[in-house]
Amino acid sequence: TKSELNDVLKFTNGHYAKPNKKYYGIAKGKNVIIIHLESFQQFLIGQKINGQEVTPFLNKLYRSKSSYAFKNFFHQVGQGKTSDAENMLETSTYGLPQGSLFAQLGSDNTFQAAPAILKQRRDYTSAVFHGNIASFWNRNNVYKNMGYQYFFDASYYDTSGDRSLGYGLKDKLLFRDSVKYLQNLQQPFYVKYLTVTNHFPFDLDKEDTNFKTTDTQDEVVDNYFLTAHYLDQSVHEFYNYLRKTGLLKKSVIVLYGDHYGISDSENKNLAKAIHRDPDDWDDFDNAQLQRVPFIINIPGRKDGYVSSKYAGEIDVLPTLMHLLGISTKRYVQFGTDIFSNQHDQVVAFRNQDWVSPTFTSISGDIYSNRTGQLMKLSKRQQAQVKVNKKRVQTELSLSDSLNEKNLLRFYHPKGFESIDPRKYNYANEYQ
Ligand code: GP9
Ligand code: MN
Repeated sequence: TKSELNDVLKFTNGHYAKPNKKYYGIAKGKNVIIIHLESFQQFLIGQKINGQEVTPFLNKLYRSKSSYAFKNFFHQVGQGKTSDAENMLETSTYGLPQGSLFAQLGSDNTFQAAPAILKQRRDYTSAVFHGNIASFWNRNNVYKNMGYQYFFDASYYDTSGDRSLGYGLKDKLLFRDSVKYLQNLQQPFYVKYLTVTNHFPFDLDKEDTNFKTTDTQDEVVDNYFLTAHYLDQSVHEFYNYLRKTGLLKKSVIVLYGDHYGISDSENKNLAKAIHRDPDDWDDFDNAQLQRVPFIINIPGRKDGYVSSKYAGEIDVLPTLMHLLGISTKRYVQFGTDIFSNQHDQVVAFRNQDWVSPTFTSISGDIYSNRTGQLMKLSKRQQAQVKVNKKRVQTELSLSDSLNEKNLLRFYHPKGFESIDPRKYNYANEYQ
């Protein structure tokens, strides 16, 4: 109802972080290319195995003077995994406490999502490239409700024989074979590449790698480095194409990891491989491993850096919109612009755990980030923890209320034209 919507608006308006003038509009008018790095965790960045960098290209991009990279950026997905990450990036609202929002609500809900906003405010063309079938995670329906104009799913590529594996077309081929569609898109465009090869159980054909991986006896861990290395090469090849065609300097490229690849139960085996002590491993360490990369690459910029600000997937949309010079004030968004001086550094996990620059809260236990140990809190710290906890609970429950009751259908931000999903048809008519 209207009053439930008002509760949400009261929170999001009060939580709004105004843009930092220094960064507002620095990517104005540029194409936006989102590269979704499947199951890619932050610990891979800079990681060496047998003396070799696992992801040499992404490492370079991470440290480049044309990139703003974040080393304390966390995934915030629940059971909807990839689809939860997508939902947060496109809408700056959370996934659901159980199940996938895409699957459960995505066919009928009203979205005020990135593709629609960018189309209506700055005439962006939007498209998704993905080597799996369109119905996976209900994407074919959700994307229409989000206003995506094009969805180039598996039916647009040759996925026969050893061209695909696991969840679909191999990443190198996805980037290569999508070029013919990408280059026909009207600019500026907002496009998203959903990679799949670096996905559990991280299978890869022998001919696709010559990387010498670990020997932990845990196949999942050993394979993870192989597919991550392959993903790195895939992105590198795509960058070569972007550079050659001149698209690179006309674009902002956003790279992010959607969620963990190695689950908590395997982290002790992982610990050995990355030179950490498996016998000294606990819940705190598991939580710290939920960091994923977030890199905003704006070719031509020379003032890039690696930031230690704390943030999560919920914060990407307001951050990106402000870089494009589009105000976010009128929209319902739970995240805040990471460049803003008012950015909220308390990162909520979907199960109500949270991290801040000082504390990590797991099932109500408070750890010190500095020592990794459980803390005895001072009066002042107790008060701070209480504030953080309350904010996390409020934010998650208001996001759930918004989505579960489809409240955006009552909300009409200035100039927003509602989306008619029947306007879109993703079927490949050329096959
Ligand atoms: C499949 C891919 C995987 O299309 O996006 O989804 P996940 O299993 O990571 O949620
Ligand atoms: Mn995923």
